[in-house]
Amino acid sequence: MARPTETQLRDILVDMVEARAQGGRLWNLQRQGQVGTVAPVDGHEAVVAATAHALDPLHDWIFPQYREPLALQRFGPEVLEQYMLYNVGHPDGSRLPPSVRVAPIAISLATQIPHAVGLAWGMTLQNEPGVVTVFFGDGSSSEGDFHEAANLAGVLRAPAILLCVNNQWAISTPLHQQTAAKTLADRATGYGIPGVRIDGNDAAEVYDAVDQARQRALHGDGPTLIEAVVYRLGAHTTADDPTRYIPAEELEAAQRDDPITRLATHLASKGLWDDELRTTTEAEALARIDKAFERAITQPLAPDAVFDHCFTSDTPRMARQRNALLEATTATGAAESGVSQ
Ligand SMILES: Cc1ncc(C[n+]2csc(CCOP(=O)(O)OP(=O)(O)O)c2C)c(N)n1
Repeated sequence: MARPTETQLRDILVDMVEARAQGGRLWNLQRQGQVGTVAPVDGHEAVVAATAHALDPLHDWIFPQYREPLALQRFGPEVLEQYMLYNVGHPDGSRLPPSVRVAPIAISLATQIPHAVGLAWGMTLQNEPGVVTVFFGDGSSSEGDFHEAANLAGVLRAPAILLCVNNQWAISTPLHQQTAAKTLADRATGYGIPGVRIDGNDAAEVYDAVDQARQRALHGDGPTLIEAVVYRLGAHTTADDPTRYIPAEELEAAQRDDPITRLATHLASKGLWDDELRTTTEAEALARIDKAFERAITQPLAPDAVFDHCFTSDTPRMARQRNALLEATTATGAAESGVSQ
C-alpha cells in the first residue's frame, strides 16, 4: 500500500486544477474557430494526474488516448506545447522530443494499446528499467486491439499497465450497451493477469493502484489491468451535445462527486488548500496555455505539410496532389501565411 503524502496529493491537485482551467480555455478557442475538435478531460483529472505522479518520467512511458495531455504535464512542459501544436493542426504536434516519454495521442480507438505493449516488451528485451502505462476508455475496451494486446501482454509478461478509464459513456453509448461483463476489470481473468477496479475520483486510490501495478511490472510479474471508474462531466467533444442523451439528474449527481472538489475539500481540511491557491494556480495555468497557443499559431507551416509523414517518398498520386495543392496555394498567396485558422 503506497498512499501518497499530503504534499504529493497537493501537487496532484495542482495538476488537476491546471488541466481543468486549460481545458476551459481550449474549449473557448475551439468555439472561436482557433483550434480543431477538443475532447475535454473533465471528470478524468484524478486518474490522469495521480497516475502521472505514481510514475517515473525518466524511465516510464505513457500512451494517452486523447483526453489526457493537459493532466500529464508532470512529464514535461513540452507535453502542453506539443498538444497546442496538435490542436492548431501542425504535424509537429504529434512528435514529442525523445526525452519526453509520452506517445502522441490516438484518435483511432485502441490503436495505442498494441503499441504500448510492444514498447513494454521491447524494454524488457533491452533490459531497460521502466513500465509503460496506456490509457483507453470503456468503449475502446471493446476493440480487437485491446483484446489482442492484453492477451499478448499476459503471455509476454510485459511491464505494462493497461489503464481503462471507465467514464460510463462512449460518446452516446452507455456502458450497459457496451458490454455484458459485470466489470471491465473482470476481463483480466481471461488473459491471466490481475484486474483491479478502483474509484477513479479518488486520487490517492489511483496513485496506490498504479504504484502497485508498477512494482509488479518492475519485478518481472507482468501487466495489470486497472479499471478506474469515473463519470464524464460534460460533452464527449466540442462536436457533441450530451443533453440529447444524458439525463440532467444523472449528470448533476456525478457533478456532486467532482474529483477536484473531493481532493480540494480533503486538502483544505489539512490547511493545504484554499481559494487563493486555486485562483493563483488557475491564473498561472491559463498564462501557460495562452503562451503555448501563441507559439503554436506562429509556428511556420508549409501548406503541403499534410503529405510529409505518410511515406518515405510520395507515391505518384500523392506527388500529383501535393503539386496541385502547392499551385493552388501559391496562386492565392496562402503559402506565405502560417497555420491557417
Ligand atoms: C476505431 C474507431 N472507431 C470509432 C471511432 C469513433 N469514436 C471516437 S471516440 C469514440 C468513443 C470512445 O469511447 P471511450 O473509449 O469510452 O473513450 P471516451 O471518449 O469515453 O473517453 C468513438 C466510437 C474512432 N475514433 N476509432
